[in-house]
Amino acid sequence: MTEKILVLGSNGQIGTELVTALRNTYGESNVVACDIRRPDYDIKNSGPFEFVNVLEKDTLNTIFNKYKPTQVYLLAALLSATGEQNPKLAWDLNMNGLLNILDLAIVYKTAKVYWPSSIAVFGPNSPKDNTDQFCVMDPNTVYGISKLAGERWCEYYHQKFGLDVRSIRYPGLISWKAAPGGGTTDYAIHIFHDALKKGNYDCFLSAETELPMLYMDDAIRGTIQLMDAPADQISIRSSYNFAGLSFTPEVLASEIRKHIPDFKLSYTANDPRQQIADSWPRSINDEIAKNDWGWKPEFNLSKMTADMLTNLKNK
Ligand code: VAH
Repeated sequence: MTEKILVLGSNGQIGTELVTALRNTYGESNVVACDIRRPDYDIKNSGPFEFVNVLEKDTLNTIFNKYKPTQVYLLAALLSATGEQNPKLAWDLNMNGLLNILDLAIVYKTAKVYWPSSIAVFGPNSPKDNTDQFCVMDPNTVYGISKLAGERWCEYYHQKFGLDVRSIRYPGLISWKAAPGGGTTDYAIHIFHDALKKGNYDCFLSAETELPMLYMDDAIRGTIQLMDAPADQISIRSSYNFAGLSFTPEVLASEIRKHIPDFKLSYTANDPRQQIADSWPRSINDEIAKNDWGWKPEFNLSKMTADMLTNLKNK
Protein backbone atom coordinates (compact mmCIF):
# COMPACT_ATOMS: atom_id res chain seq x y z
CA MET A 1 0.00 0.00 0.00
CA THR A 2 1.31 3.48 -0.82
CA GLU A 3 2.23 5.47 2.26
CA LYS A 4 0.55 8.88 2.62
CA ILE A 5 2.29 10.91 5.31
CA LEU A 6 1.32 14.15 7.08
CA VAL A 7 4.05 16.15 8.82
CA LEU A 8 2.50 18.78 11.11
CA GLY A 9 4.93 21.50 12.15
CA SER A 10 6.89 20.92 8.92
CA ASN A 11 8.59 24.35 9.01
CA GLY A 12 10.35 23.74 12.31
CA GLN A 13 13.92 22.66 13.08
CA ILE A 14 13.02 18.95 12.92
CA GLY A 15 10.18 19.24 10.41
CA THR A 16 12.18 20.76 7.57
CA GLU A 17 14.70 17.91 7.68
CA LEU A 18 12.16 15.17 8.34
CA VAL A 19 9.99 16.21 5.37
CA THR A 20 13.02 16.02 3.07
CA ALA A 21 14.08 12.63 4.44
CA LEU A 22 10.55 11.19 4.17
CA ARG A 23 10.09 12.56 0.64
CA ASN A 24 13.35 10.91 -0.40
CA THR A 25 12.04 7.60 0.94
CA TYR A 26 8.32 7.67 0.08
CA GLY A 27 8.15 10.05 -2.89
CA GLU A 28 7.57 13.78 -2.84
CA SER A 29 3.83 13.65 -3.58
CA ASN A 30 3.22 11.21 -0.70
CA VAL A 31 4.53 13.48 2.06
CA VAL A 32 2.32 16.49 2.88
CA ALA A 33 4.08 19.29 4.71
CA CYS A 34 1.68 21.11 7.07
CA ASP A 35 2.32 24.24 9.09
CA ILE A 36 0.65 27.39 10.35
CA ARG A 37 3.25 29.47 8.48
CA ARG A 38 4.22 29.58 4.80
CA PRO A 39 6.96 27.00 4.07
CA ASP A 40 10.48 27.77 2.99
CA TYR A 41 11.42 27.46 -0.67
CA ASP A 42 12.78 23.88 -0.56
CA ILE A 43 9.76 22.42 1.21
CA LYS A 44 7.24 24.34 -0.92
CA ASN A 45 8.84 23.27 -4.16
CA SER A 46 9.38 19.63 -3.40
CA GLY A 47 5.83 18.45 -2.65
CA PRO A 48 2.34 19.23 -1.29
CA PHE A 49 1.85 21.80 1.46
CA GLU A 50 -1.22 22.65 3.57
CA PHE A 51 -1.77 25.55 5.99
CA VAL A 52 -2.79 23.82 9.22
CA ASN A 53 -3.24 24.98 12.81
CA VAL A 54 -3.23 21.82 14.96
CA LEU A 55 -5.61 23.53 17.39
CA GLU A 56 -8.31 23.83 14.69
CA LYS A 57 -9.93 20.38 14.75
CA ASP A 58 -12.21 21.14 11.76
CA THR A 59 -9.23 22.01 9.56
CA LEU A 60 -7.40 18.93 10.79
CA ASN A 61 -10.44 16.77 10.04
CA THR A 62 -10.60 18.17 6.48
CA ILE A 63 -6.90 17.35 5.96
CA PHE A 64 -7.25 13.82 7.39
CA ASN A 65 -10.32 13.27 5.20
CA LYS A 66 -8.53 14.62 2.09
CA TYR A 67 -5.37 12.54 2.47
CA LYS A 68 -6.41 9.53 4.59
CA PRO A 69 -2.83 9.47 6.00
CA THR A 70 -1.11 6.15 6.76
CA GLN A 71 1.40 7.96 8.98
CA VAL A 72 1.23 11.27 10.89
CA TYR A 73 4.19 13.09 12.46
CA LEU A 74 3.14 15.80 14.95
CA LEU A 75 6.09 18.15 15.51
CA ALA A 76 4.24 21.41 16.24
CA ALA A 77 5.09 22.61 19.78
CA LEU A 78 6.40 25.51 21.83
CA LEU A 79 9.83 24.63 23.25
CA SER A 80 11.16 25.16 26.77
CA ALA A 81 12.28 28.79 26.78
CA THR A 82 9.42 30.12 24.63
CA GLY A 83 6.97 28.05 26.63
CA GLU A 84 7.96 29.80 29.86
CA GLN A 85 7.17 33.16 28.23
CA ASN A 86 3.67 31.95 27.26
CA PRO A 87 2.73 29.04 29.55
CA LYS A 88 -0.98 28.77 28.68
CA LEU A 89 -0.32 28.79 24.90
CA ALA A 90 2.46 26.23 25.38
CA TRP A 91 0.12 23.92 27.32
CA ASP A 92 -2.72 24.43 24.84
CA LEU A 93 -0.62 23.84 21.72
CA ASN A 94 1.50 20.99 23.10
CA MET A 95 -1.39 19.16 24.81
CA ASN A 96 -4.53 19.85 22.77
CA GLY A 97 -2.60 19.65 19.51
CA LEU A 98 -1.57 16.12 20.49
CA LEU A 99 -5.07 15.09 21.64
CA ASN A 100 -6.59 16.36 18.38
CA ILE A 101 -4.17 14.22 16.37
CA LEU A 102 -4.60 11.11 18.55
CA ASP A 103 -8.40 11.36 18.20
CA LEU A 104 -8.33 11.84 14.43
CA ALA A 105 -5.80 9.02 14.01
CA ILE A 106 -8.36 6.71 15.66
CA VAL A 107 -11.23 7.99 13.49
CA TYR A 108 -9.26 7.69 10.23
CA LYS A 109 -7.45 4.48 11.26
CA THR A 110 -3.99 6.01 10.75
CA ALA A 111 -1.51 3.13 10.88
CA LYS A 112 1.27 4.95 12.76
CA VAL A 113 1.63 8.25 14.64
CA TYR A 114 4.91 9.89 15.69
CA TRP A 115 5.12 12.49 18.44
CA PRO A 116 8.41 13.80 19.90
CA SER A 117 8.98 14.03 23.61
CA SER A 118 12.12 15.44 25.22
CA ILE A 119 14.63 14.96 28.02
CA ALA A 120 12.76 17.98 29.41
CA VAL A 121 10.38 15.43 31.02
CA PHE A 122 13.06 14.97 33.69
CA GLY A 123 13.29 17.48 36.52
CA PRO A 124 15.37 18.65 39.49
CA ASN A 125 14.93 15.36 41.41
CA SER A 126 15.57 13.06 38.46
CA PRO A 127 18.98 11.32 38.46
CA LYS A 128 21.52 13.57 36.67
CA ASP A 129 23.85 11.00 35.09
CA ASN A 130 22.97 8.12 32.75
CA THR A 131 19.31 8.84 33.56
CA ASP A 132 17.16 5.74 33.19
CA GLN A 133 13.97 5.29 31.17
CA PHE A 134 11.98 4.91 34.40
CA CYS A 135 12.85 7.20 37.34
CA VAL A 136 11.59 10.20 39.27
CA MET A 137 10.25 12.74 36.76
CA ASP A 138 9.32 16.17 38.16
CA PRO A 139 9.64 18.60 35.23
CA ASN A 140 9.29 22.26 36.23
CA THR A 141 8.82 23.84 32.81
CA VAL A 142 5.46 23.95 31.00
CA TYR A 143 7.20 22.34 28.05
CA GLY A 144 8.44 19.44 30.21
CA ILE A 145 5.09 19.08 31.98
CA SER A 146 3.27 18.98 28.61
CA LYS A 147 5.72 16.40 27.24
CA LEU A 148 5.37 14.17 30.33
CA ALA A 149 1.57 14.40 30.16
CA GLY A 150 1.73 13.77 26.41
CA GLU A 151 3.75 10.60 26.99
CA ARG A 152 1.06 9.32 29.33
CA TRP A 153 -1.64 10.07 26.72
CA CYS A 154 0.32 8.27 23.98
CA GLU A 155 0.64 5.14 26.13
CA TYR A 156 -3.06 5.45 27.07
CA TYR A 157 -4.20 5.63 23.40
CA HIS A 158 -2.01 2.63 22.59
CA GLN A 159 -3.32 0.53 25.46
CA LYS A 160 -7.00 1.55 25.23
CA PHE A 161 -7.45 1.93 21.46
CA GLY A 162 -4.53 -0.02 19.98
CA LEU A 163 -3.13 3.11 18.29
CA ASP A 164 0.43 2.54 17.07
CA VAL A 165 1.87 5.80 18.40
CA ARG A 166 5.65 6.01 18.83
CA SER A 167 7.86 8.61 20.49
CA ILE A 168 11.44 9.61 21.32
CA ARG A 169 12.70 11.80 24.17
CA TYR A 170 15.00 13.98 22.06
CA PRO A 171 18.03 15.58 23.71
CA GLY A 172 18.99 19.07 22.52
CA LEU A 173 19.03 18.85 18.72
CA ILE A 174 21.86 20.47 16.79
CA SER A 175 21.47 21.28 13.11
CA TRP A 176 22.57 23.78 10.46
CA LYS A 177 19.68 23.73 7.96
CA ALA A 178 16.80 25.36 9.85
CA ALA A 179 16.91 28.06 12.53
CA PRO A 180 16.38 26.78 16.09
CA GLY A 181 13.14 27.81 17.79
CA GLY A 182 13.17 28.97 21.37
CA GLY A 183 15.00 26.13 23.09
CA THR A 184 17.37 26.15 26.06
CA THR A 185 19.91 24.01 24.19
CA ASP A 186 19.98 26.37 21.19
CA TYR A 187 23.23 27.95 22.40
CA ALA A 188 24.89 24.88 20.85
CA ILE A 189 23.62 26.03 17.44
CA HIS A 190 24.12 29.80 17.76
CA ILE A 191 27.74 29.23 18.85
CA PHE A 192 28.63 27.82 15.41
CA HIS A 193 27.01 30.70 13.53
CA ASP A 194 28.80 33.31 15.67
CA ALA A 195 32.12 31.45 15.58
CA LEU A 196 32.11 31.72 11.78
CA LYS A 197 30.64 35.24 11.58
CA LYS A 198 32.37 36.98 14.51
CA GLY A 199 35.00 34.62 15.89
CA ASN A 200 33.33 34.85 19.30
CA TYR A 201 30.11 33.91 21.10
CA ASP A 202 28.48 35.09 24.32
CA CYS A 203 26.81 32.05 25.93
CA PHE A 204 23.63 32.27 28.01
CA LEU A 205 24.50 29.04 29.89
CA SER A 206 27.44 28.71 32.28
CA ALA A 207 30.74 27.05 31.30
CA GLU A 208 30.10 23.85 33.24
CA THR A 209 26.48 23.27 32.13
CA GLU A 210 26.57 19.76 30.71
CA LEU A 211 23.52 18.72 28.65
CA PRO A 212 22.52 15.72 26.52
CA MET A 213 22.64 16.59 22.82
CA LEU A 214 22.08 14.86 19.47
CA TYR A 215 23.07 15.79 15.93
CA MET A 216 20.05 16.19 13.63
CA ASP A 217 21.31 13.61 11.12
CA ASP A 218 21.23 11.03 13.93
CA ALA A 219 17.83 12.26 15.17
CA ILE A 220 16.21 11.96 11.73
CA ARG A 221 17.75 8.56 11.02
CA GLY A 222 16.76 7.28 14.48
CA THR A 223 13.18 8.58 14.14
CA ILE A 224 12.64 6.84 10.78
CA GLN A 225 14.33 3.70 12.14
CA LEU A 226 11.85 3.69 15.06
CA MET A 227 8.87 4.19 12.72
CA ASP A 228 10.08 1.38 10.43
CA ALA A 229 10.61 -1.09 13.29
CA PRO A 230 8.10 -3.97 13.57
CA ALA A 231 5.46 -3.15 16.22
CA ASP A 232 6.40 -6.23 18.26
CA GLN A 233 9.89 -4.75 18.82
CA ILE A 234 8.46 -1.61 20.45
CA SER A 235 8.37 -2.12 24.22
CA ILE A 236 8.05 1.58 25.17
CA ARG A 237 4.77 3.32 24.29
CA SER A 238 5.34 6.46 26.36
CA SER A 239 8.60 7.71 24.81
CA TYR A 240 12.08 6.23 24.34
CA ASN A 241 15.10 7.66 26.13
CA PHE A 242 17.55 8.75 23.41
CA ALA A 243 21.20 9.82 23.72
CA GLY A 244 23.88 11.06 21.36
CA LEU A 245 26.59 13.03 23.17
CA SER A 246 26.82 15.24 26.24
CA PHE A 247 29.05 18.30 26.55
CA THR A 248 29.45 21.69 28.22
CA PRO A 249 29.86 25.04 26.40
CA GLU A 250 33.57 24.95 27.30
CA VAL A 251 34.09 21.49 25.82
CA LEU A 252 32.25 22.50 22.65
CA ALA A 253 34.35 25.69 22.38
CA SER A 254 37.57 23.65 22.65
CA GLU A 255 36.40 21.47 19.75
CA ILE A 256 35.51 24.55 17.66
CA ARG A 257 39.03 25.94 18.32
CA LYS A 258 40.48 22.93 16.49
CA HIS A 259 38.96 24.60 13.37
CA ILE A 260 38.95 28.30 14.44
CA PRO A 261 41.95 28.65 16.77
CA ASP A 262 41.19 32.21 17.92
CA PHE A 263 37.55 31.53 18.80
CA LYS A 264 36.58 33.30 22.04
CA LEU A 265 33.73 32.21 24.31
CA SER A 266 32.28 34.57 26.93
CA TYR A 267 29.35 34.10 29.34
CA THR A 268 26.35 36.20 30.40
CA ALA A 269 25.02 35.04 33.76
CA ASN A 270 21.46 35.14 35.17
CA ASP A 271 19.73 34.10 31.95
CA PRO A 272 16.38 32.35 32.80
CA ARG A 273 17.42 29.44 30.58
CA GLN A 274 20.15 28.55 33.10
CA GLN A 275 17.50 27.45 35.62
CA ILE A 276 15.83 25.30 32.97
CA ALA A 277 19.14 23.68 32.00
CA ASP A 278 20.02 23.03 35.66
CA SER A 279 16.77 21.03 36.05
CA TRP A 280 17.72 18.57 33.29
CA PRO A 281 20.04 15.51 33.34
CA ARG A 282 23.66 15.64 32.20
CA SER A 283 23.44 12.33 30.32
CA ILE A 284 20.80 9.75 29.32
CA ASN A 285 20.70 5.94 29.31
CA ASP A 286 19.19 4.81 26.00
CA GLU A 287 19.93 1.07 26.34
CA ILE A 288 16.26 0.13 25.77
CA ALA A 289 16.13 1.84 22.35
CA LYS A 290 19.43 0.16 21.43
CA ASN A 291 18.17 -3.26 22.48
CA ASP A 292 14.61 -2.95 21.14
CA TRP A 293 15.31 -1.75 17.59
CA GLY A 294 19.06 -1.25 17.15
CA TRP A 295 19.40 2.49 17.74
CA LYS A 296 23.02 3.72 17.47
CA PRO A 297 24.20 7.35 17.09
CA GLU A 298 26.92 8.02 14.50
CA PHE A 299 27.99 11.61 15.32
CA ASN A 300 30.44 12.26 18.14
CA LEU A 301 31.64 15.76 19.11
CA SER A 302 34.44 16.01 16.55
CA LYS A 303 32.35 14.63 13.65
CA MET A 304 29.39 16.91 14.55
CA THR A 305 31.58 20.03 14.90
CA ALA A 306 33.30 19.43 11.57
CA ASP A 307 29.95 18.78 9.83
CA MET A 308 28.31 21.89 11.31
CA LEU A 309 31.18 24.22 10.34
CA THR A 310 31.56 22.76 6.84
CA ASN A 311 27.85 23.03 6.05
CA LEU A 312 27.40 26.51 7.57
CA LYS A 313 30.37 27.77 5.53
CA ASN A 314 28.80 26.36 2.35
CA LYS A 315 25.25 27.57 3.20
C1 VAH B 1 14.62 22.83 24.19
N1 VAH B 1 15.68 21.97 22.19
O1 VAH B 1 15.72 23.32 24.48
C2 VAH B 1 14.61 21.71 23.15
C3 VAH B 1 14.85 20.36 23.78
C4 VAH B 1 16.07 19.00 25.49
C5 VAH B 1 15.81 20.37 24.94
O2 VAH B 1 13.66 19.73 24.11
O3 VAH B 1 13.57 23.20 24.67
